[in-house]
Amino acid sequence: MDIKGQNIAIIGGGESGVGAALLGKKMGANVFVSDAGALKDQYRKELQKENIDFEESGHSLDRILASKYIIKSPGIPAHVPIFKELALKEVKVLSEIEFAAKFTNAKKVCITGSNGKTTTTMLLYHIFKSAGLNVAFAGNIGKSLARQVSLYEPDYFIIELSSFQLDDLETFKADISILLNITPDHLDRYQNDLNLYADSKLRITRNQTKDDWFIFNADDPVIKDKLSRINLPMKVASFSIKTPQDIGGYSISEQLIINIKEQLSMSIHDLALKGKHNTQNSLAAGIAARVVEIRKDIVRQSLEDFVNVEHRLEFVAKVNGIEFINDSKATNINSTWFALESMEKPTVWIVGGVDKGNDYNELLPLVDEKVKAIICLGENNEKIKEAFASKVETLVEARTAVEAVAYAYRLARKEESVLLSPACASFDLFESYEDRGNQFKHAVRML
Ligand code: UMA
Ligand code: ADP
Repeated sequence: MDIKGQNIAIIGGGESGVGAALLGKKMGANVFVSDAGALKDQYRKELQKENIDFEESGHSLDRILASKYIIKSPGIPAHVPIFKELALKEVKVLSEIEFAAKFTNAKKVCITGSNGKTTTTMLLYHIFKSAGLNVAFAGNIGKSLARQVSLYEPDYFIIELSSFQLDDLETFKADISILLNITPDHLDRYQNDLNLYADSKLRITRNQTKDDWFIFNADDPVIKDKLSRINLPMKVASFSIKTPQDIGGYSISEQLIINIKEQLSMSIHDLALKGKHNTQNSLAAGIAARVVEIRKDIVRQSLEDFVNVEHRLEFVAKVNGIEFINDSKATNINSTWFALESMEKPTVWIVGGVDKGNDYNELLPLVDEKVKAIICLGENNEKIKEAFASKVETLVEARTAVEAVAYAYRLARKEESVLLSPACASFDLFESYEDRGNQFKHAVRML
């Protein structure tokens, strides 16, 4: 794609839009960024520094229409007025990922799923780096693909893709695609229809050919159902924590086995990442690494010495024998299910925030088995109280991380655990899940 001297307009001036602007400028285009709201300071400064033209508080249709290419940020739904108007005029809109992919020759390893994307992306990046490969990461993880393409020329890109990003893809093709799981999330964007959301996740296989690989979770009923209805041309590998898989990997009897070309085996106790969900992530990453023929000893060593990303089942501290764990990134039921499942001691559970349509019943058996007290940390805790008040000895409500940690410290005994795994978004009481996790960790360290 040659954009030298061409006008390009970019809709949305966040991480994707600014990344696309930097890449567009590097490729010699005349770039214009248009944002319906106010830009974040860091992004405004970046555009100013690069002398890139932009507007805030609205989209000027005429100026946008005068462009040869229009590039869309993933978080903006296709039904907002600006895209409706552009569709009426039959203007071609390109997503930021699709645009960025046109300027790199790197092989693309793409990861999606409802949960585990960031962990698996970083784990794969770690394995590829440990193998001495020239690799970069990008995408939903927080660094837009366009920004990374403007900065690096790696042989491999490890790309985290959200359903929003997948929805906008047309010609993009992954060399290796990974589908971790499909459980309810973001259903507000998919007419409350899990089927539509699942279709979006399956788009990670779009355009793949017989030379490419697709790695998927064989234990996931939604994925299995979808795959039973389609014919896939590419090479396929699956992973399971229940049954052996011929091509792919599995974990049974506390062993992890990867069968790609040769067999790699190791004890799950040697994995850096604990919990069944993380065994799935380790399998997915291990399979992808073997597909590109990274040596078995390097894969094994990297699965052992990976340091997990913050806010995901992160050990914070032991205070008077009480273990505090920060899983602030658990913003839906499925991720919290795996967190509770991995708890080995009686647990004081901190839960709550902005509920995206949770069905708490799924957690009842684990709460019965593992949870001794619940601390609600949200503005509106009615659903949580209704689901669990009769199931635990104590249920209290807190409005700040400090208050929640103080309650937890009072309620937990030596050799017990305190788990922050909210199953909800954070925007009622905190700025973000990172802010919630950081405030929690700070409060623990102040004990
Ligand atoms: N905007 C408009 N017009 C509109 C609506 C919004 O101009 O009609 C503007 C907003 O004012 C804002 C910009 O668009 O300035 C935001 O664009 P965006 O929502 O696409 O966000 P980005 O900053 O570009 O970040 C996106 C991802 N965010 C979303 O998809 C919501 C980031 O994932 C990702 O890291 C980044 O691209 C780089 O790939 C974040 C996320 O929350 C972490 N993702 C969701 C998730 O993980 O659950 C999907
Ligand atoms: P994502 O990027 O998809 O949001 P993360 O790796 O950031 O995923 O993890 C988000 C939450 O989900 C964390 O609470 C984490 O412990 C949990 N989690 C990680 N991997 C999985 C998985 N494979 N299945 C379910 N939950 C998971």
